[in-house]
This record gives sequence, C-alpha cells and structure tokens, in this order.
Amino acid sequence: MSRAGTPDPARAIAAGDRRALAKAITAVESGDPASDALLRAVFRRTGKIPIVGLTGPLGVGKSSLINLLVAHLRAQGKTVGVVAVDPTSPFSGGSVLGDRIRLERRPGDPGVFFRSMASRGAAGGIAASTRDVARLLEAAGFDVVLVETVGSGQVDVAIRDVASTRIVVLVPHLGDEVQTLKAGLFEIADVFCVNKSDLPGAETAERDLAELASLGPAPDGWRSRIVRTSTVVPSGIPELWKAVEAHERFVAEAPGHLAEQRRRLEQEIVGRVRDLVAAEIAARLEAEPSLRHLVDRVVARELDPRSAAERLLPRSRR
Ligand SMILES: Nc1nc2c(ncn2[C@@H]2O[C@H](COP(=O)(O)OP(=O)(O)O)[C@@H](O)[C@H]2O)c(=O)[nH]1
Ligand SMILES: [Mg+2]
Repeated sequence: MSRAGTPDPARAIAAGDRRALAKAITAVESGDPASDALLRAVFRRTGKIPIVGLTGPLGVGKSSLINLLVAHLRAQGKTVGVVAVDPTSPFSGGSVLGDRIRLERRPGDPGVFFRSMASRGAAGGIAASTRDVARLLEAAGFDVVLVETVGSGQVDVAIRDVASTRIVVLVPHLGDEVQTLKAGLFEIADVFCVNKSDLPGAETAERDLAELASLGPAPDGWRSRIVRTSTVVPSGIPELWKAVEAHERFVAEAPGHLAEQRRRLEQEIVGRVRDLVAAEIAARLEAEPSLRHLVDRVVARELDPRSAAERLLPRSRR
C-alpha cells in the first residue's frame, strides 16, 4: 500500500514506532483522511483488549487514579495506553481547576503512552475519534487502554459507546451532584469508585450508592460494583482494578455479548453513513444550481427545511 521508501504506518505502529503512533493519532483527531487507510488496515486486529473509561465531575481524582492504575498495571507487566479527553472549556480556554493533577508521562517507560485530545473540534465527534484512537493504541500492542473524560454531555456518550468497562468516579459529599447525575449514572457505570475515601463521609457515600445500585440491575444482569479508593493514602487501587477485571470477564461470558458488540458496530456504521451523506449533501448544496435554488426557496419561506431535506435524499421516502 505504501510507496517505495515510505514505511507502512500500520506496520510501523505495530512494531512499536511511537512517533508513527503519535502522528496517526493527530491525523485521526484532525479528521485527516490520511488516517482512513490506516484505520481500515488495523481494524481486523482490534476489539480484544479492555478499554476502561473513567468519567465523573472535575476534581474528583480521575487523573490521580489513572496515575496509580498505570503504576499498578505496569507492576503486573501490562502495557497501558492512556487517552485524556481534555475538559478545556471553550469559554475560559484554560483549565477549570487550578489544582488539576497532570497525568504522569513516565519518561523512559515504553510500556506507557499518554495522549490528550481536545473535546471540541474533534472531527466526526469525540466518540468516533476516541474509538479510533483506542484502536490505534491496541494496534500498537498495548494491553489496556484507559480513557479519562469529564462526565458531561456528549463526552459521557463517548464513554458509553467506546469503553468496555466504565468507571464513574465520585467523592464523599457529592450529594447534589449525585442527584443530578443519578438518572444517567446507572446506565453508564459498571463500577462506581468513591475516591477521596480518606475524607469523612466515604462510608455514607458508599452506602447511598449501594442503595441506588440495588434499585435496578443493568439490563445485561451486571450489578455495578462499588469500590472505595484514596490516591493520597493510597488505597483501593488493586480492588478497583479487580472490579474492572470482574466486569470484563462477565461481559466476555455473558450470553448477549456478541449481540451487544453487533449493536455497537451497527451504530458505528450508521454514524459513518450519516457523516458521509451529510458531507456529500453539503458539497452538493454549494455546487449544484438547482439545489441552491432549493435553499433559496427555504430562505424565502416557500419551503420548509424538512421538506427540503427529504427532497435531497437519494431515494426519497415521499
Ligand atoms: N484528599 C484527597 N484528595 C485527592 C484524592 N485524589 C485526588 N485528590 C485531589 O483532588 C484534586 C483533583 O484531582 P485530579 O486527579 O486532577 O481530578 P480530576 O479532575 O478528576 O482528574 C487534586 O488536588 C488532587 O490532589 C484523594 O484520594 N484524596
Ligand atoms: Mg483530570
């Protein structure tokens, strides 16, 4: 596939070339079509490793937990890719919390690879690019991928659709926050992590969560686990990872496992079709005089946008 003298990026990535990996991730992030061939080439060899999402409000300790999880996994001889979906606010343009913990880069350890991605402007949506980046990391040979996202809006969706195990991180005395998160929380969480358990109130928080968790098991029969951690003591990190492994095993053995995979991939295909059709229609609206006229009619309020959209479909259902 590659020209003579140009190393095949898929092969370079599989051989452990980190610069090739970083370049490929940048291409994915910016929606550069150069990444298409690579993603096509690596797809067959993906879908086997745990993709573990950590989500939750800002400041609960997700990055601190990832640093310790990485150390724990490295001690077990596992290699780890980490993706942080950066919570940079489009308004402030900077970090929201002054005391944000940085993910440790661990220079000199080739068994770890960190990458942060901007949550805005990611072409094709953050879920799609996170999924593609996770695939590249798997193709690069990492045993586990950890994804940090802030629990809000579209980024939550990214975690739901991309991660094989989802950890929702909370802290004691998050009363109101838990209430507002509650509705969507149990759809997302495979594991609840009550972090900062060195602070008072951790037991109460755990009990409240256990009560909520007992209200409804997930449709697949998995009952969310609750693990108390502290990154300052530190404590609970091996237990947190054990809970992840238990969920991974449960999913692998669950009877609906393949149906769930099928459902996700179907969604991905539909999403891609949507992108392709949208791009094509947008281009045609600009280029074709008859279609420009259609838009003119909408602007003049002679036609409504729904009807115009239906006329643009290749095979209209009218
Ligand atoms: N007391 C206590 N503070 C913690 C713990 N874990 C993290 N923190 C602090 O919480 C703040 C936010 O941590 P960070 O990892 O950046 O949270 P993130 O925004 O969820 O990634 C930092 O000041 C951390 O030092 C913990 O277990 N106990
Ligand atoms: Mg963080």
